[in-house]
Amino acid sequence: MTDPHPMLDIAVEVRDALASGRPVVALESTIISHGMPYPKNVQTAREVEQIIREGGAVPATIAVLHGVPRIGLDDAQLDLLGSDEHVRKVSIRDLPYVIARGEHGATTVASTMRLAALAGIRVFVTGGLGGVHRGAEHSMDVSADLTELSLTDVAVVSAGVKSLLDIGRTLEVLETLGVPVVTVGSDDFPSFYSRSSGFRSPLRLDGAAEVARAMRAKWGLGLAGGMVVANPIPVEDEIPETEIGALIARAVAEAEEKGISGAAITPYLLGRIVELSGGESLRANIALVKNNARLGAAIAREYAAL
Ligand code: PSU
Ligand code: MN
Repeated sequence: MTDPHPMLDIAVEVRDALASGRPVVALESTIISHGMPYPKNVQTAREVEQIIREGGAVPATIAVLHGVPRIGLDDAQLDLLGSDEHVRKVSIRDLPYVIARGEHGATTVASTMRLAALAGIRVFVTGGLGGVHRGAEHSMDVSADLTELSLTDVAVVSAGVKSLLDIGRTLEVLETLGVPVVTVGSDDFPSFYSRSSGFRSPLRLDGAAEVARAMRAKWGLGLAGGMVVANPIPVEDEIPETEIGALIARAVAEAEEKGISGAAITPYLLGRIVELSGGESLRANIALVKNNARLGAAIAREYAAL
């Protein structure tokens, strides 16, 4: 591999694995700081790292600490991200700001993808992607995650797109941007808490080896950009759309009444859905991230073996 970027601080274990071509899986940190409550967030982050190790890959959680982009965090750093209120949500546009100010930043899918790619990591595990918000035809609120997926060569394993977003329009934008959207082992595109979304998956692959071959084919052809690898939540952890849909609709309506918009809206909705569901949504969220970690480790292993 090429030399790592001089502005990155890469943990020794991650650096060694990358230098010798062993599998590495990137993890984002917005899910820790702004996606789940403390201390479940930190506990989940540690367990997810452990699952990736058991799957034969090295975990690399990514965040900006004291203005330095870090690839691979220790226990104390995970705890800080999960508990410190001053950790900013950092998407692509915010990276220069937190670095210049020496602040802490929790990276979204978009900024985690970019930092992972700069470090030489090709597989990234998260919970849910950002996308086109409901009502975006007026607000123009479309996550930078989608733009980034069109630019940066990283495969992103998620449980699909939450129905707090406009799933149909999200899939349309991904098609326009030339981003492959594959669901592993299912014809239905999943919607985070639920195994289906009412939308057919644009593409389906069966198993980690097929995903790894698709990654190699894409980048081998010089087709720049990422790949959405959707992994449906396990049946036993699923919350049917008929149950969660009404809670999501209520949270979206409340956000609108309160005038919450922009970067604050996704964290607000996630927190409110946990409250409205009496913690059920958090339980499902944790289960699906762990499920994604298992698949991500397997994909990283298969890709490293090609
Ligand atoms: N969707 C989820 N959980 C999350 C996020 C999205 O189900 O934690 C986070 C991710 O970090 C994602 C970000 O990249 O929200 C998108 O925020 P925005 O829409 O502001 O780009
Ligand atoms: Mn937005």
